[in-house]
Amino acid sequence: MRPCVTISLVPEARGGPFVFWDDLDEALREARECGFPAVELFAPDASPLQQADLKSKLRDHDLELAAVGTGAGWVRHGWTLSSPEDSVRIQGSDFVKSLIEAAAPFGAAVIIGSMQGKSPSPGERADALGRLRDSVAPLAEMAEKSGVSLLIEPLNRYETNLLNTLAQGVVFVDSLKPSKLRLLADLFHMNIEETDCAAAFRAAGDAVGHVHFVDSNRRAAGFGHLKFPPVVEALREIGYDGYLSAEAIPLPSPREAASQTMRAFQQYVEQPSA
Ligand code: LER
Ligand code: MN
Repeated sequence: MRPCVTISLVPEARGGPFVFWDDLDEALREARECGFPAVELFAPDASPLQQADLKSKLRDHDLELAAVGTGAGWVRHGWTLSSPEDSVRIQGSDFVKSLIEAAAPFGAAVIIGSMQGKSPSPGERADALGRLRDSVAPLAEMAEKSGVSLLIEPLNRYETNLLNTLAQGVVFVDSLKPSKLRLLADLFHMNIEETDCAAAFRAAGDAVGHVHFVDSNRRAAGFGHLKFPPVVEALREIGYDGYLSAEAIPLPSPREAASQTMRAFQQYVEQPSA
């Protein structure tokens, strides 16, 4: 497992759970200074990934691009992949496609979180899930052809009524087999929705492809009341060897949230018995 830290370049997402903000160069420098080997980018669109110098900037800071979020399609344009409106779903799918294409040269994963949307009413959930599946199937196929890992993220009940738990995520992922769609397990959402986070990881097994490493209150790991040792033990048991990415509120400051994440990573992952 490797630590990772989030950077948002989306002004409309201000107040959201991202550690570093706005200034990519400064964020890369600070991420490296704190000891992170990788960053996760929340981008307004594909343009920051298409900048000719992003690869060299990452190389200069010895950083990998672990993953790219697609939530700006929702935050900035109101697009989702489950909307009853064809034109909204098509624009949402085109937006995710553009990010898959842009992420491919970096070997970065692409995340579908809030772009899953919600069902207009509980009675329409099955139809909304069907539309989500129909939208994600070609995206998963495209991702696979591009060598990109596509991730779908269960969210808590205040953000969606489609996929809330890892178990629901596994059913969704299994329904799209043989595609290699996998789950993004966000500990903040899991703390609200799961009965037992460690058990949920054990049950999801190799469907877990990425983890948002964050505490119960969405602050950096260790700044809330989540019990990390059983979670890390379960991740080890299922053989998870991906990123633990800090998608956390930048309190008391971005730098402190980043440093605290590294301290928690050392405490719970690197030296759990110390
Ligand atoms: C995105 O990763 C996420 O967790 C959602 O809550 C959207 O903010
Ligand atoms: Mn998340």
